[in-house]
Amino acid sequence: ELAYPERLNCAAELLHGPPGDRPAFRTPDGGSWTYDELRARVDRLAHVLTGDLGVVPGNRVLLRGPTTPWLAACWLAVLKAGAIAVTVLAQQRPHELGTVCRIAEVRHALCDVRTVDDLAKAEVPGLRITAYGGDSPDDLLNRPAPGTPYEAVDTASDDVALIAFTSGTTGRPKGCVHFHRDVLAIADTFSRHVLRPAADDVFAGSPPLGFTFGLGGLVVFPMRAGASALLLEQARPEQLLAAVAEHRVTVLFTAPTAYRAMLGELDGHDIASLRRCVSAGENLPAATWRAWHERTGLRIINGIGATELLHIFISAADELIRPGTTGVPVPGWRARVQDADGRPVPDGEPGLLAVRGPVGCRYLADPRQREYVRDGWNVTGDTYVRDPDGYFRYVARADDMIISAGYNIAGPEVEDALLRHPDVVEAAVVGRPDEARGQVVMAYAVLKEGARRDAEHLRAFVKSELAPYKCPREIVFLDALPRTATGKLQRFRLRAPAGT
Ligand code: 3SK
Repeated sequence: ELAYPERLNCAAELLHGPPGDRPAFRTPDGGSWTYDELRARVDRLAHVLTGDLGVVPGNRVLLRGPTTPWLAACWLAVLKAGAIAVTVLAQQRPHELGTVCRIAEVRHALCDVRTVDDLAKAEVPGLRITAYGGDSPDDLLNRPAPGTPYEAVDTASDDVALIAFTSGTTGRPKGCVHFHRDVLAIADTFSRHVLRPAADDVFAGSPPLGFTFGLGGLVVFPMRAGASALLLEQARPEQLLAAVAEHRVTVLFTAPTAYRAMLGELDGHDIASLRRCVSAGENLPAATWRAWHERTGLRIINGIGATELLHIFISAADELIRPGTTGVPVPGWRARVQDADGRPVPDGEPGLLAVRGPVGCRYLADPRQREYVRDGWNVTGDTYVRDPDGYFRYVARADDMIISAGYNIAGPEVEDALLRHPDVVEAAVVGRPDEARGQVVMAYAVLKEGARRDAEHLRAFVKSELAPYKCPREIVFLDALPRTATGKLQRFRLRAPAGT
């Protein structure tokens, strides 16, 4: 049981612990902020927010920008001032930003000067946008402010700290409300028990801070451990590898596709500093886990998380890792597999994953709340099997099961088979409506550069790996798979008729 005091400001809590001379954030150009510098900058920002900008506790403040120490400092300052951080991705377009601002009733925005135009184009009535990182005297960082410490607003542990948006993979955004205590809870469950970080760890990764996978992995977890994070604005696979080598990164957060892509780029990079590799955001195919282990000797920590629940709730580390499974409930969390009526199904049978723990789903004014939370269990929308030994095995997103001529086929199982072929870099498998069979299996594949696009050869390969009824009827080759801004595969786009 996690117990937090009734009065709790999570930003103050994260900031107050570590020794002042230790590095908090690093940048790829060799820049570094110590914890003392971070504290002073956060306090300055909080003074400006609550002074010049008129932000008061409970105000919702949108934060937008590439992954930089200043974005992290703004997030901490907003929370320290008792306001609510509304996080979005730097890639989101004006229309999407407008929707988020309307749903969350955002009144203030702090925006990296390089991404301010799209926000201005969203034309949100009454929104006060303040840029940071520019030369103007109006710039957030150039405004005069007292150099004195800022006393954190005395928030309750269940005051709202953060509204994180998820569009899922289907595009309709939902705001997920999280409390001050939730922010600490993700560090005190997944990070503490699975990552077990030390003060000399250096975290890095690709998920942006507008995605709670990145916010946890690159800000909350390192700070809770007094460790440091290398914040990368550009985090494509080859840049991740270069950063790991140059900055001696020890804990890496990224998605399964990036691990797969890095495999092709490993030569010439010294990644011996890596101690922990975390994969989440999507299911990690066993083929990717094995290939990474074979090449690097490192055992990827798989995990399932959700914006609704802030971070990872099923995972495993070290000798407890079993490739092909997600793991076991993280200490503090419970998980089960249930049917559509909420009744637990026996071990070994597929059903809906349901979890409960220190963080719960609270959608902001959205009737989908009733679908997600049933009888106190958060029903994530994933189909899982619980093995008799208590390990949870991903089957598919609940709507990714393909039913063909009476057979249930899990798209990810066929994807995993495709990925075992040395030429396949990415694969997606969906069901296409078919009069005779109900659905047929369709596969989309991205091949290594220069590989021959031979669908028949690949189909034969899948048939040698899986029962023939699971073999794709057709394989289409693409240059890239459609993904959300957080990297999740948008299967609905592949299911839709061409041109939509
Ligand atoms: O959405 C996800 O997949 C996720 C994974 C890990 C941590 C947090 C999130 C939101």
